Amino acid sequence: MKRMLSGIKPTGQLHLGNYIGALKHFVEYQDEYEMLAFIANLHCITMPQDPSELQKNLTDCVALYLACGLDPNKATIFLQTDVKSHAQLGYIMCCHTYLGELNRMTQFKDKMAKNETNLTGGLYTYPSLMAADILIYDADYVPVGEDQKQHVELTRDLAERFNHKYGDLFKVPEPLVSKVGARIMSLSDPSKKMSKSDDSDKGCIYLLDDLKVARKKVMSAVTDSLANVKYDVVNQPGISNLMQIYSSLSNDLPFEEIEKEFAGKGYGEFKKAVADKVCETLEIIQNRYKEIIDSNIIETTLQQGAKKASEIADKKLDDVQKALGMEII
Ligand code: AQP
Repeated sequence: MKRMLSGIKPTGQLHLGNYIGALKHFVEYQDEYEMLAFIANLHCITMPQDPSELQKNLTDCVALYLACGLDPNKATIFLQTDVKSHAQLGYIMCCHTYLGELNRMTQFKDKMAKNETNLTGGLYTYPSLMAADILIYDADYVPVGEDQKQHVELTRDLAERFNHKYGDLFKVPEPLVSKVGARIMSLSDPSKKMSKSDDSDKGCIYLLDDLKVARKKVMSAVTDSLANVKYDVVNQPGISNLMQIYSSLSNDLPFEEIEKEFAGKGYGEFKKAVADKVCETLEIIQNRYKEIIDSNIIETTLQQGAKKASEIADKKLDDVQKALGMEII
């Protein structure tokens, strides 16, 4: 069985972009692949976090993994810091990543361009740690949204660099970017990605949003004056974004079908249909979340996951350190 790895960093509440671009696919893939799904709490602290908020977000993230349909008997679900080898291999990766490569990473460049102050070394070297997260499990595939593709490409380069220098140590992973929903945009500004760290939460639908609030966000989504439900990212980015959401929540209904369904109808009617789909999805997730959050399933899931993941990761770290001559044998 091929192995797949993915993670989410709960720097805030998980949102519809995380669900459509990542979580939904983790759930689809868990029957077909050996799935490792982790909560990237080391990546979370690359930006300042309030400790009590972070702790709540981590717990919610595990609960949401389960509520969205990840099954701990199929997928290995764990906290990144519970598998100590991630950080150690991360350091080794960092020592093999060139500054030029880190300088080209768009996520860091975007934050630099916004003139954000107090950016840290952790944020700068985060792609090296992400490479370690993937390579330590010899993952075949990494399902990611569009924004993370560049990091998987760096991971591939690092794997090849190590293999060339030290012998066959790592599997070279493939990114899996879905055709629909790989980049869900903000509802209030469709030129920006829907993001946890968005300044305004009007454009971001959180998975735990009150249904009335979520509906209101969809109904107030920025569109255009063309009055035509058509997939045209350049001229109708807002409508195209809503179509992505509608398609993805309707078993990837083709855009032509959506255009036909809403031909001659107003944006109000289309937005209502999108809001219905969003609320239907959120309601199912939230009902499961309520059952999970007060049970001990979170703890048992993480314990079981950390044990299984550590067995694979610790062995790989040992192989790497031996190959680099770092151990006395
Ligand atoms: N808007 C999005 N559309 C589609 N996929 C998305 N993902 C994130 N946002 C969207 C995908 O979700 C997975 C987990 O991402 P993450 O939360 O670890 O990091 P991120 O991409 O940096 O997410 P945010 O919300 O933008 O976080 P902040 O604001 O903290 O930087 C990844 O597969 C990602 O592609």
